[in-house]
Amino acid sequence: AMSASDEVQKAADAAKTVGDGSAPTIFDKIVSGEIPSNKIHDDDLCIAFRDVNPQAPVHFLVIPKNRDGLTQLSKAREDQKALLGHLMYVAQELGQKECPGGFRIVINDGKDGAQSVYHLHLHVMGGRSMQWPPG
Ligand code: D5M
Repeated sequence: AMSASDEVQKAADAAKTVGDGSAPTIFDKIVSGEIPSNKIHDDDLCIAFRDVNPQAPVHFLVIPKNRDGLTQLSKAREDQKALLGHLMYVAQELGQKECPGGFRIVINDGKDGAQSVYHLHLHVMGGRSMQWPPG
């Protein structure tokens, strides 16, 4: 398994190579089916699938199917507010179903946010008592 510092290093490397965000991300390939995933939700606007490097007994990601400039949350446009709301709504629906005792939603943004994949994604984690503060 990857250590926490590996994850942070990977995030720093990813921030250097993000470019203009036009190159397909690994998550675009998951949306298209080119790369397999353990999918738990699929609708017109988004999918959810299990994280390959889970940080909790339940850990899945909710992503927009069409990245459309949303390499990261801080690139969001005004006309994407409804999409952002949809992603959060789906995240809590699945979160409640999988983690009746509660869950946590995280969005890592940019280098200091330890973002490693530049395709917006909501982490939903639960199935244990989460700690605060996060690292
Ligand atoms: O988190 C990016 C997350 O994406 C990290 O928790 C691993 C996960 N990941 C990376 N590749 C895959 C594939 N192929 N399937 C499922 N999950 C994946 P960040 O917030 O950018 O640091």
